[in-house]
Amino acid sequence: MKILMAQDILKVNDDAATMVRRNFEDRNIFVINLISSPGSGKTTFLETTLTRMAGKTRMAVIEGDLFTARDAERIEKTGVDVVQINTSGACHLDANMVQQAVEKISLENVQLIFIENVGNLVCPSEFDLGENMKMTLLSVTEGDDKPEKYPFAFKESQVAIINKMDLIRYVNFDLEAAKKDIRRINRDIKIFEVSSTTGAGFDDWIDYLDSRLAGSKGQRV
Ligand SMILES: Nc1nc2c(ncn2[C@@H]2O[C@H](COP(=O)(O)OP(=O)(O)OP(=O)(O)O)[C@@H](O)[C@H]2O)c(=O)[nH]1
Ligand SMILES: [Mg+2]
Repeated sequence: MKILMAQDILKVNDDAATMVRRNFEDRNIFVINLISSPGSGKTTFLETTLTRMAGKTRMAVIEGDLFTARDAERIEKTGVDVVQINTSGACHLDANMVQQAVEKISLENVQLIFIENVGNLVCPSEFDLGENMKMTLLSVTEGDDKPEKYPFAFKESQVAIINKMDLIRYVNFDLEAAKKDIRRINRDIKIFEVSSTTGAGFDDWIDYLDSRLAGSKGQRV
């Protein structure tokens, strides 16, 4: 009998992620791994971001979902190349899945790839996908206690997005307390407050994204 421990699975993933990262670096592509609970607004956030970035950056999206292609169908409407990965029930993407997805899109002139991970605030944070940065999105409708209860994704992320700010007046969400908790988990994290449906707060996020893209040009991470 052979027993495979969680550490072995993560090591196999890390090796695959190293290869994926090398491929992205060789092509100078900046890659963002977007993590959040189900329904907090990842796809809507991407739709607004892609629309705002259209015309200045060539982009592609890898969508992770348990079963459907619904999110990929939504992204396709923005005109951006998209590949859907169905994990058949697995709660996160891994680097091998990303490698297979990448083989299905033309990377010619692509500068930026977004990976929408499976909706889950726990499992995805452990798996390196060869990305340049992880980003965690939290919506105000989920409750301000979520960073403390689910700290891993925030710990691993360079950016936290607080989404659905248009709804904050209707829900019991202490914005300052949530931000304080996020910074306690990760003091270097950048936090943006947005509404992905109204577009409020996107100017700062897009400026930041532009600056990260400019900084990554010609760089080997
Ligand atoms: N009011 C409001 N609704 C939002 C906002 N962002 C997303 N939504 C709504 O929240 C619901 C879920 O949004 P999605 O973008 O599908 O969420 P998701 O995180 O991609 O969901 P999964 O892929 O299933 O994990 C939809 O009904 C969106 O219209 C926002 O900023 N404000
Ligand atoms: Mg989605």
